[in-house]
Formats: sequence, C-alpha cells, structure tokens
Amino acid sequence: MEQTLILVKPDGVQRGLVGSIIKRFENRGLKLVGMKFILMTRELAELHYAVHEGKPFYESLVAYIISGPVVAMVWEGEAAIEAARSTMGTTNPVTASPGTIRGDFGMEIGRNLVHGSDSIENAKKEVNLFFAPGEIVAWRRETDSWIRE
Ligand code: IDP
Ligand code: MG
Repeated sequence: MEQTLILVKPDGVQRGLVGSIIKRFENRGLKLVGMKFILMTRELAELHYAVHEGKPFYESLVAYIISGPVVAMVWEGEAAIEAARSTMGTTNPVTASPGTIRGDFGMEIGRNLVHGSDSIENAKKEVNLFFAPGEIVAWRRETDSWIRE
C-alpha cells in the first residue's frame, strides 16, 4: 500500500478551499492517515523543495510555501501517488483538466493550490520530513471492501 504526502498550499488555505480540496481525495477513495496544520519553516521548505534548488522559480516557490499556513496530509491507497496526482491535475492549472483540483480552482503555476509526492522514493522522504512515525494513524475503514476489490 502506498502513502503520499499532500499539502494544501497557502493559497488553498487563504481562499477557504481546504474542505473542498480534502473532499476530492476522500471522494476518490484514498484513506487519510495523517494530518496537521502548520506554518512551514524556511528550513523545512528548503528540504522539501531541495530538488528544485537552482531553478529560476526556486526562491519564489520557497517564499510562497512559507507565506501562510498549510495543511499537510498523508493519504494511503493502492497506487496512491498516481491517483492523488491525477486528482490534483497538471502542475500548470491553465492546462489542468476541468474536474481536477488545479483545473477547477487555479489560474497560474505559481499558485497551484496543492502539492503531491511524485514517486515512491520521494513520497517516503516527504512523509518522513513532515510526520513522525507516531503521527501516522493505522485504522480500519469500514467502507474499504466497497472501494477495493
Ligand atoms: P508538481 O507540484 O506538479 O510536482 P514540480 O515540477 O515538482 O510540480 O514543481 C514544484 C512546484 O514549483 C509547483 O507545484 C509550482 O508551485 C512551482 N513551479 C514549478 N514550475 C514552475 C514555474 O515554471 N514557475 C513558477 N513556479 C513553478
Ligand atoms: Mg513535484
């Protein structure tokens, strides 16, 4: 079973879209196993976005992600990483399909509302960056047999 780190970025929080965004992942059938509301430190932001260091948008990306609180979550499921990313839509909201979070709520790449891990390796790193092992909740969901064969 995969786990993926999802962030509702500061624009999602400021625009009052936390509930709407979480609902998309719930509706999909992903299972919430961790959640916190935090103001990311610059140190955490730089670790989280280390792969983008040196790119032209890196400084503004770090400034954006620490500009207000975020909701950090861990969602679990079979192929959770790909499922979550397809629910999010492409990185640039302008080209994201209607029906995706970015396609329904976003207009610009620098304000794209959500983060989602992009590989198993990065998901593990990112989950560990934001959550201690004791903060991940293993629980039995009664509807699982209606979501997974
Ligand atoms: P992803 O969030 O869809 O995985 P990445 O390529 O990993 O996209 O980029 C991380 C974040 O950096 C994006 O979500 C977006 O906020 C920002 N970003 C990526 N490319 C650009 C760009 O060309 N201009 C401004 N911001 C960008
Ligand atoms: Mg990425």
